[in-house]
Amino acid sequence: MAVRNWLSIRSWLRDSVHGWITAAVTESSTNGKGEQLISVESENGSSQIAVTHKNTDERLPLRSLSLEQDMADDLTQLHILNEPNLLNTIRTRFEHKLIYTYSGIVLVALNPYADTAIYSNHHIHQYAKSTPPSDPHIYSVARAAHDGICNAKRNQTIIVSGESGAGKTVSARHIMRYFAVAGKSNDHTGITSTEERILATNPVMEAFGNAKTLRNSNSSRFGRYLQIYFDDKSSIVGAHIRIFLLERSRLVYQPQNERNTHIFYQLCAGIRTDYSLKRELKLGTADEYNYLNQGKCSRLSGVDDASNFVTTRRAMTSLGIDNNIQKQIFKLLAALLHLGNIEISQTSSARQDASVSTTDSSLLRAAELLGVSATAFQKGLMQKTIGVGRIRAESEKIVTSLNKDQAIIARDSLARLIYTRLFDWLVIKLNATLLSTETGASDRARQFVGVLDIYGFEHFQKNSFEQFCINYANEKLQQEFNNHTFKLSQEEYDREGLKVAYINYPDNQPCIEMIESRVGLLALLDEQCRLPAGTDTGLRSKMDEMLRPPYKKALFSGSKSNSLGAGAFTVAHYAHDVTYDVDGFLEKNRDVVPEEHKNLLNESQNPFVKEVCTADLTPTSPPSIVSTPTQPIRTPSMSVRSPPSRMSLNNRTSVDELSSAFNKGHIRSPSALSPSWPPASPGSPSSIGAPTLRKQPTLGGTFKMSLNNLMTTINDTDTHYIRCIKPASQENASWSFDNQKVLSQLRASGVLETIRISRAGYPSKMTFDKFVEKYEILISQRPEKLNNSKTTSQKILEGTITNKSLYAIGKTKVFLRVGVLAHLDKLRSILSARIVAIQASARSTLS
Ligand code: AOV
Ligand code: MG
Repeated sequence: MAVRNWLSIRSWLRDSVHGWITAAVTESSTNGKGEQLISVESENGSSQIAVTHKNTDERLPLRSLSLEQDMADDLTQLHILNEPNLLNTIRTRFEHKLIYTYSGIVLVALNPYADTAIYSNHHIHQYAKSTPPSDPHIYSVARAAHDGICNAKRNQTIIVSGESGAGKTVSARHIMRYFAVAGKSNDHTGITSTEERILATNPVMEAFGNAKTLRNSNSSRFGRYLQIYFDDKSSIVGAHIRIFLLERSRLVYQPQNERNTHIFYQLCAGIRTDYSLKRELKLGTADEYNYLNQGKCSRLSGVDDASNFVTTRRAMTSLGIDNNIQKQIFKLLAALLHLGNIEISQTSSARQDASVSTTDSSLLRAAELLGVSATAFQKGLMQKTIGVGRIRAESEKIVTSLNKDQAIIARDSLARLIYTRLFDWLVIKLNATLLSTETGASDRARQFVGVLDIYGFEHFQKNSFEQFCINYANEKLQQEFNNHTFKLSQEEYDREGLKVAYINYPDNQPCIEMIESRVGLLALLDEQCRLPAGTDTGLRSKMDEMLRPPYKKALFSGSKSNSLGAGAFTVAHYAHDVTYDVDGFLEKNRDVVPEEHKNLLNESQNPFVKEVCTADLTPTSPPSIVSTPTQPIRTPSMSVRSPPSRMSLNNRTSVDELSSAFNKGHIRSPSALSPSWPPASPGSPSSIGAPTLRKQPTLGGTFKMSLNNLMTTINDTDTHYIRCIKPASQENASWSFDNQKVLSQLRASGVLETIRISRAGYPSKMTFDKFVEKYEILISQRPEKLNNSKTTSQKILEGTITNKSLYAIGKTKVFLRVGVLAHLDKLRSILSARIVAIQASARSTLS
């Protein structure tokens, strides 16, 4: 290794605490082994490091310290592109209260955990103007998506990702507000009722689907893809919500310092002064209910549940859910709280059967609110029916008693079922109002902008089936991002005959295959669920046997040594290794609704309960809209291309029908709930203990299908990425920035890799025709005198860019390195201004 004189050079030094620190080299020498030894002075004092081939990355050059460079809008524009310089730029901007930074096609958004005055209507109008400010902002991204609709007439998706508490939901709200406000001519024009309704979905969905967790006091416990529809004049006509995997377990269990979904606390606090409703619901305070008090934080400082209840109710009203329906909803919620308080004990008989007193006040209240007979209810909670053989005949059913633990599980599963169905019902109601077929709004819909706000990657001390599904969803999104940014560019370079060094990108396809292939994790899980004697441990052994050989330890490992014992396995996800506790995987995946519960709800005398619990909840499909073929679109300081049309969707209706499957969750087939619970499919015995799921999709299976359908939708749109980062070292600390935390999130989100590829490749590209149309002004020769648009493009580039390595001519397009497009645009605007001036002076001379 060449000995370099590093004396007095300031450089970046890797640091275990801060990630990177700056240091001055004070001494440089060579030791006996030929290694170079340098002494450095940093904020940590003096130290000596030996620079070898292995650790050259420990110390990286510091680029010239000019504030202008440190504050660069786009990380891909930095002169020296290394990790500490990127981090420094993001940090310096953050210290100057600039939370957004571009990184090529990605907007990096840091959560300040503080109010910033950058989201006013005035700001929205600034960004929506014909020449928008090009600085990085969430509104720039929204504006780019809107341009894609107006100019390229293509559907758009804004994918918001990041870990829990990073700011995804807040970002999604800002995007929705942008669209609601931007179309209006000035600050004072009020938004219309359509837009108001779209915004009103936020308080409603968040009340029913968000909860306080350790990471985020308003954590989304479901995924959401909101499609905002525009007509041919690019005005909003309506919207459609698609939801993914509501976390069910929270309804009956919350870890320490976590809460159930907000609506329950809002209800208990909100009706305190509404005596008649309070009497009707027979509700006390939140901490009286098992389903609300386990986390021991039913009251939160700084959160006014009662006033949030008013907001939720107001939003429901504007979405067509009138007072009367609201009351029905609250009755159902109250029934769930009473249900959770039913005392289940055990008999002193040898069999220790479960026992519930017929005079239990919670039982009576729950039964009354659900419109079912208390005796039938009590029985239904303590018994299960087991089908014998494959032929379903009454004579072949055996009714057995449950023990106390089984009865509690059955009670909780009923509560989860009712809540999940209420959530699905609510989404259907909202969708009917958001894009009415009656007013013709849905016929006028031409394009949409989809906003995806899904739960962030989760990695806790104890991870279960829920975390597995959430992380699987994030793997799929990461893959979509990889495909978009890495794979497709590389494939396009090859197609266009460009010689660009192959860039190693982090492909997570093997991990996804391990999860969803025919012999993958989900298939093994389903297989175990089908076996009458299937168990969680059996699943673990099967995974050990099947997942190791092709996928190797690198992706899957059984964690026998883990504190969780034999029932754990580890998956090497793109963001982090996560160890999952296999306990409960089978039961959660089966998600079987016991026969007793179906019957009970079927017999309800309460029409609302009957509607919510037994009606067909197949979500309505959004309008079937397919994007026009891909067109290049420009966004501020970047050029975005959508994937080629191989992904174009032509069977949208059926896809959306399928995608609805997950939202039903517990529903076995689209017809399974209409108009009343039909018997299980022929040939499948109905029982809790040994369900046969041959014809019944499992939770994992339906989730996989809904994710794949989402990916099909997204792949038919132009995509925009917002990567939210949680920079604070301590929860919720304002304007706090922890280098290590930020670095690990930048790495996990693929931002660092995209920068590498942006620099190495050609981030801007344009077809010859488009290029000539836009830049022919830059050459003196008439284009028609040149042979074709390819030659013309070549001439334009030769005449304007001296460094030939800054561009490449492909078979159908020109490819430009970082910064070239901006340079051409600048030349073009200078020339245009000159021409205008010359024409003006010519006119004045003539007149
Ligand atoms: P998440 O959606 O990414 O987490 P949120 O969007 O709920 O995270 O953000 C968490 C909290 O951070 C918010 O309640 C705000 O207090 C704060 N915050 C986020 N973005 C901003 C911003 N731009 N300006 C100021 N404060 C902000 V999760 O849903 O848990 O994955 O499941
Ligand atoms: Mg969220």
